[in-house]
Amino acid sequence: MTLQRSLVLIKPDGVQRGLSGEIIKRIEQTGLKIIAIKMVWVDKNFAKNHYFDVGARHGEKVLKSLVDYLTEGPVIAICFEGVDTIAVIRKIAGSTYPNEALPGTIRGDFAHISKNYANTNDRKVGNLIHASANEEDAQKELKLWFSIDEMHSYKRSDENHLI
Ligand code: IDP
Ligand code: MG
Repeated sequence: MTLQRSLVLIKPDGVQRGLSGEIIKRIEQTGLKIIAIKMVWVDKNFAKNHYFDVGARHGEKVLKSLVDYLTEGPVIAICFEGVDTIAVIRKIAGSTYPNEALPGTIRGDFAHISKNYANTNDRKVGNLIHASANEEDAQKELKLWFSIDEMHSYKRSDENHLI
């Protein structure tokens, strides 16, 4: 059985707004399993390593805003494991820009800022959660955030219904 892993970060706004439990609940209740979790306050260098391709995709101004955002306070880093984990979590997270994210998604239910407002008013796109975009990114990101001995293998009691 090939299971897939994804990195989730509850970004500083999610932690500071007390939404950590709500965000974890929405993902965990699908049956995806937490196999690693910790709170970390990263520095700018670490944030740049994590967002290694954002400068190329969105430009240096967005990268700076994002690095400032991620280092505003502690984040909660989680590794989830399950079937089609990356796509399932991206679906629950919703679109990048909260004004476009559908109701029922984390970003749609708990934020509303638009790309245009953020960029014309020098505000961050506070969208509460990072979720790995694809398998290659997930592997890179998990290596950056967790050591092997922080990842755990155990059975969920409802596993026979889920996978
Ligand atoms: P994702 O988080 O949905 O995967 P990415 O394109 O990987 O979206 O962008 C990473 C993060 O960069 C976003 O979650 C958001 O916080 C931030 N971001 C994206 N576009 C902009 C922008 O135009 N201005 C400021 N921040 C942005
Ligand atoms: Mg991304």
